[in-house]
Amino acid sequence: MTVRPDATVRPRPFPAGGGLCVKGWTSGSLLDSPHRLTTPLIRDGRDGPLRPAQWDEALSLIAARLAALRAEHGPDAVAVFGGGGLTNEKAYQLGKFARVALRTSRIDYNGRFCMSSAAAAGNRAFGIDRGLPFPVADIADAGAVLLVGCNVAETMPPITRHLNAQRAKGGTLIVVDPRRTATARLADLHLRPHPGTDLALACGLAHLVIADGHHDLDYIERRTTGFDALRRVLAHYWPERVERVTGVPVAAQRAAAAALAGARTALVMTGRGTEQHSNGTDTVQAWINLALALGLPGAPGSGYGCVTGQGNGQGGREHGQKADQLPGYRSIRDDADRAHVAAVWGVRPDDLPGPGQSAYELLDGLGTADGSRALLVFGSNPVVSAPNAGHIERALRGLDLLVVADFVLSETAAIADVVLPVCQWAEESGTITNLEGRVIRRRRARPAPPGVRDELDVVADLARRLGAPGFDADPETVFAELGAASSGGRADYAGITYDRLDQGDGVFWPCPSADHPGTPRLFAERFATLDGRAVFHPVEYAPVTERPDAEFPLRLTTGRVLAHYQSGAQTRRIDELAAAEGAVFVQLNPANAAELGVRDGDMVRVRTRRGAAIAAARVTDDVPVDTVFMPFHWAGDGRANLLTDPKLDPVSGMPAFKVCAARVDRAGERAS
Ligand SMILES: Nc1nc2c(c(=O)[nH]1)N[C@H]1C(S)=C(S)[C@@H](COP(=O)(O)OP(=O)(O)OC[C@H]3O[C@@H](n4cnc5c(=O)[nH]c(N)nc54)[C@H](O)[C@@H]3O)O[C@H]1N2
Ligand SMILES: Nc1nc2c(c(=O)[nH]1)N[C@H]1C(S)=C(S)[C@@H](COP(=O)(O)OP(=O)(O)OC[C@H]3O[C@@H](n4cnc5c(=O)[nH]c(N)nc54)[C@H](O)[C@@H]3O)O[C@H]1N2
Ligand SMILES: [Mo]
Repeated sequence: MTVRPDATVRPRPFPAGGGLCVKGWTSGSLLDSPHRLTTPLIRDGRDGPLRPAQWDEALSLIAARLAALRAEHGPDAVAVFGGGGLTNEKAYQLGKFARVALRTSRIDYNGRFCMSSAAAAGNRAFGIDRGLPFPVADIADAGAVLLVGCNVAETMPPITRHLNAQRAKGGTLIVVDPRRTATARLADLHLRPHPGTDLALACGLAHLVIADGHHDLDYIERRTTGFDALRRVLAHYWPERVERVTGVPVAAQRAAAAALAGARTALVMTGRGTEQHSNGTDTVQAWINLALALGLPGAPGSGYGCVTGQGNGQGGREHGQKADQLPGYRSIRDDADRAHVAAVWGVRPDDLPGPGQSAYELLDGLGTADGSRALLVFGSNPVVSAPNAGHIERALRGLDLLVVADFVLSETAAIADVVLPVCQWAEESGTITNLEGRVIRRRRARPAPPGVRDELDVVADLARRLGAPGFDADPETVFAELGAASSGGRADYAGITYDRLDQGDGVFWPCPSADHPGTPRLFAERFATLDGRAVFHPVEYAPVTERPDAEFPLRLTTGRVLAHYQSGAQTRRIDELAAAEGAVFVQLNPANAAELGVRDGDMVRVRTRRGAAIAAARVTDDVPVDTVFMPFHWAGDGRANLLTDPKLDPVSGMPAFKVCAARVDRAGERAS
């Protein structure tokens, strides 16, 4: 089906030089899909089937059960799990709903699994977390681009256009990825570290830059603190040692360092490959240290950036879905921040709960003595996407009440007690904030099918039923309230209105007042730290990941393919995408395949300390010897997350999705 815009909506070119990938072209087909949920569903008793119900019955039941659980066990008995795909308005309202209507501290969201290590490192080094502190078009002007653990050719195809422009101008592209990906094939130089060893590689490159005298001493003196301590630590990262740890040859390290040092402008950008580790924050910091030593952040065409993930990966993390944050990146621990937001919400500061638990901790605790007994999920499918998913699925099944709002019956919705059918993107209005920090309006293009309700309206209704009035369902009103709550915060939206957004190509935050032009480029003069200087944080490599041993001799890493999105709840239901990539596979190097007697297409069992999954072997030297790769888009016994390690980064709460020890065995007959 094609989406026909209503007459009031004027089509316009997408800002940021955008375009659509295959998932974008086909996304309209889910709007009228037979998979679409169009009525609330209720499960009677623990094991009964889900049956259709009226909205009033569903919402009354939820409100009554939540009130009873809260009365018996206290407000933290109820938890909320949000999503980085929600509009800014919905993300903001969900944070307020948790703190004001439920009064629970237990809210977190899938973005904790996504960019949280880059966010934590950005805050530590620069005093602020904005994916790209510069417009994405800067990529074309970078003499060198270092892309780390980020397969944009499959995960953000529109960016390859900027990379092609960069290359056409004579720029160098360096890709750091254990696998030979579609992105690595575009590169001039491809470094292939063992999964989980990036920190050592980043330190090694910085070591070489400094040893050769290519660091920018003037910049370091004027704009940073902490260089001397860093330099002492980096002394230990000589190239031969780094080669032993990472597997990246000395010559390749030297070539990369020389390309970065020799370029007039250079960008260092990270993706999930380097961030999703139990030392992800320190790893990102190590890449930031390299960028700072080269004097990059703040100059046009230069800097450090995190390539944001989800539909609203940037805005979704700014306005209060995170366990420790209030809107506008305010801190829930800070008295002045609490007082400001409490005033906007019309509550007393003391009534706001404190910080809650990070996503995995929250899910892991469900149903335990201190854990929550009810969970409301808005925009995530943790049965497939959470690490150690077999354990998490059991925890979800054991809850007193699981409520899922979705537009399809995801694997998580399928085990819920109540399912609420909500609008899809084309049926709702709101704003999103892209990877550059540019706030963009998304306009409603068609009415929702009968039976489906707008999520803002659903949450406002639920709040009312819980005795908390003051929740609006009109996106423009909610956005204005978000602006007031964020006013004076780091992600300040106070000067942004729908009218302004309608007049141009979006507005970059911070934008504190109506007459402020917005901030496309951060850090030109100062960083967002108290003294205005960026902070070198000395970080050390330690083999914190599960190491291969006799029982689990391989390294398993996980990630994405072009045709599928995330937990696959949406894309597995689109025929064209299901046909493009129909089932889960595991990439296996020919040397390992030969050892195991596995041929291309054989079904294999992948096992780790958490569990086992079944997948078809894809024998290819795109993965190095002893490293295997599985995408995480499939459900059932093909779930990569039955295998993954939930060990958390101590700063960000990010799980170690990107490396654990594994073994592979033949599982039976050859697949057709
Ligand atoms: N097609 C598609 N596009 C998407 C998504 C999707 O599901 N499908 N999801 C969106 C979202 S939410 C996100 S977060 C982004 C993610 O976008 P990316 O970060 O590009 O995606 P991933 O495939 O998770 O990881 C990138 C690469 O990291 C590599 N890697 C694994 N371990 C390591 C390591 O230790 N070091 C290094 N340097 N690299 C390593 C993997 O081989 C992989 O190629 O994509 C967004 N776009
Ligand atoms: N092994 C492994 N696991 C990973 C990762 C990895 O690289 N490896 N990556 C992690 C990352 S980066 C991410 S972002 C997560 C993503 O994983 P999930 O959080 O599961 O993300 P989605 O699959 O996008 O799930 C979104 C669900 O919400 C629904 N939905 C979409 N939009 C809306 C909306 O507006 N409202 C509501 N109520 N529902 C909506 C969709 O239909 C879908 O069922 O997975 C993480 N898990
Ligand atoms: Mo993500």
